[in-house]
Amino acid sequence: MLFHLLYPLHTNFSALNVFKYISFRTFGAAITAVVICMLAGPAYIKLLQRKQMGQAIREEGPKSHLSKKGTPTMGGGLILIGICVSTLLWSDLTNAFVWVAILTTLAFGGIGFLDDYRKVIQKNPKGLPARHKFILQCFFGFIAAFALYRLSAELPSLKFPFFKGWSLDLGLLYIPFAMFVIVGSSNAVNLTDGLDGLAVGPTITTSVTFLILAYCAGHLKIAEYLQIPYVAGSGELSIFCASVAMSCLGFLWFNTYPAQVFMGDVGSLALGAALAIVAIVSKNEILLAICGGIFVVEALSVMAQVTSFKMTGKRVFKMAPIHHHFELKGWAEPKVIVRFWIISILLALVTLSTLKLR
Ligand code: 57M
Repeated sequence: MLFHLLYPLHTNFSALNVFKYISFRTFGAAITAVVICMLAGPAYIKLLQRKQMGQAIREEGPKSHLSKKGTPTMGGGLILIGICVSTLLWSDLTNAFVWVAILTTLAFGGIGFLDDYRKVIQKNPKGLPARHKFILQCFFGFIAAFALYRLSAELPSLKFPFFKGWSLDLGLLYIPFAMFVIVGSSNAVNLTDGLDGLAVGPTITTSVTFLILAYCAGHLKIAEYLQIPYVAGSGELSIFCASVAMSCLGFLWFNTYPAQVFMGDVGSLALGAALAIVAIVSKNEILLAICGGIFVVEALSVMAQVTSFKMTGKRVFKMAPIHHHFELKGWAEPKVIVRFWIISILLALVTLSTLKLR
């Protein structure tokens, strides 16, 4: 919005020319997002407390979690406000990728809201039935995938990190593939969100990494130099990534151990979908699995545990998702969290190194 309001005035005030640059607007969005979340956080948490949006804790989980009973949840609403306000303020609103990113994030946030609402307000411990949740995720994932397919000629081909010459043209099959990436990413972040700040940390590292990747993919000269696919208009998603990263950073102020608030499904489902959209647009779907390796391992640990338990009656881990396994091994919660963050930062560095390696 600021871009549309202020940039046209640059002919009279040359300083406003700066609004043309994605880099400047990315910094603007980053600062706006973190300020919104940090300033509005205390009032938002008070509101959740007043509405008695306290988390119920499952008895069968690690005993250390019982003391978390009543911690306000649905803090993801604050993250969504930060993302939407700063993206709408600083990005070029004629860019269709920006709208797909915002609307998909909100749609998945909406699904999470329904689940949280049932659990927290209607006191239904099961929340939204898993089947309904999955159908809604596939529905919105399909719409987003279809919209992206129509928006970019480059999109249907799958690119491979380390092998820059390789390309797999999926044609129409790209739509179910992209839908799978969106739904999978959304659920993986959701499973990771089980310790204070555990999901938020890797979301910050992944969105900062994708900020750089989207910027490179949207810049013709940089894309040519790095021999990565050029996707016209994808650079504008750097602003969206900055909003995601810094809204999460502002939220982490309150979600860090011991958490004053949890994000709820309204936050975790939305953040996973947001990361997937940027990965798809910037042609880095495979890199999302590397950079978001923590999310992938958390999801795989659940699959391995459930499969093994159903087939053999034995567990692979002391408890799934894998963060509970380390807790039950005796690691203090902050130790698990910070070690997962460290791995996430390492994975981000590996991901960025693929820009030069092949
Ligand atoms: C949601 N949610 C947390 C909070 C957060 C199939 C099965 C493995 C699914 C899985 C599951 O339900 N995962 C998704 C994980 C919950 O947090 C709420 O949910 C939101 C995210 N969706 O924002 O609102 C609890 O997580 C803790 N928490 C924090 N800090 C945070 O910042 O401490 C969350 C955020 C909170 C709080 O305790 O109450 C959750 O874990 O429920 N199920 C599980 O994860 C369960 N695992 C399990 O049953 N494993 C089985 C196998 C066979 C599937 C096994 O290993 O035997 C665990 N869930 C819980 N306790 N609560 C079991 C232990």
